[in-house]
Amino acid sequence: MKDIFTAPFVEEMKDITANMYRLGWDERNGGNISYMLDPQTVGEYLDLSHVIRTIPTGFEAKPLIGKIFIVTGTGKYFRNVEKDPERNLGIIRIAEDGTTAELLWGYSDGGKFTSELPAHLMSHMARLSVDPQNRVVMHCHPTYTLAMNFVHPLEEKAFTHTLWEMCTECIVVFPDGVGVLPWMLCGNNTIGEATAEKMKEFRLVVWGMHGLYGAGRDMDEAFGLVETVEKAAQIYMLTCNRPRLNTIRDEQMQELAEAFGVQYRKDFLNL
Ligand code: 2HA
Ligand code: ZN
Repeated sequence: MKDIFTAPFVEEMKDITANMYRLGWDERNGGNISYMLDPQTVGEYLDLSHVIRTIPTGFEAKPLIGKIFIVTGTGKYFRNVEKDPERNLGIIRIAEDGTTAELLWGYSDGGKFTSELPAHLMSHMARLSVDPQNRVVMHCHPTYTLAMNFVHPLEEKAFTHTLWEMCTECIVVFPDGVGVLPWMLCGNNTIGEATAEKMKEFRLVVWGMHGLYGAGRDMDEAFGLVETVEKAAQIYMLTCNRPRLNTIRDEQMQELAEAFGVQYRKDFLNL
């Protein structure tokens, strides 16, 4: 059996949480990540027949039965993952009943997965239904994106359009746009279901006045989506109270999308 502390998926979780913390997106216990793993790969590091304990998830995730995820812990700080991954992360498998998580490794202080597990697992189900290669769901509180939530209409077309206008790369990176949910109470199945509904259409979902969700086939895709939105939001916040002299026009965004051959939300442009 190989040493779990050297597993590439543990290294990836350490690296990404450290980066996100230093970018200021995950203050205190803010943010959470879930990453679906290949059982065969995990089996090289852990005895998959050894369940440390079981934890109820509080909802049914039938399509995920048998799937294994590495997930950040509830109340845990991204800042601390790098130095103590076994305490701050856990590897869980969805049990045969679809409503129980079997702990295979981690949460070593008796802890459990993020309170946002419903939003994560429901988002995995939604993304997998449209993209069988999706593996990562991440949530964070990126500063400028959050700032923009307070001064910009929280409406999908308008929000996406403004972000697309702020960086030439935006319409190419997230041609599917950004889904937007109003402020909602977090940590429950209701916001999980609402997030998952949006995730059928978007890889990025804003939680109004709270933060952002990103999904992707790997850590780079999910992180790249979030950082591109955050960069655009930063430019918006740096320019929104000054006279706008220049802008990327809708015809130019269309030209970009066509040149790069991406399927974009035509209805989010005003042509
Ligand atoms: O886990 O970010 O949304 C802390 C949060 C809750
Ligand atoms: Zn949050």
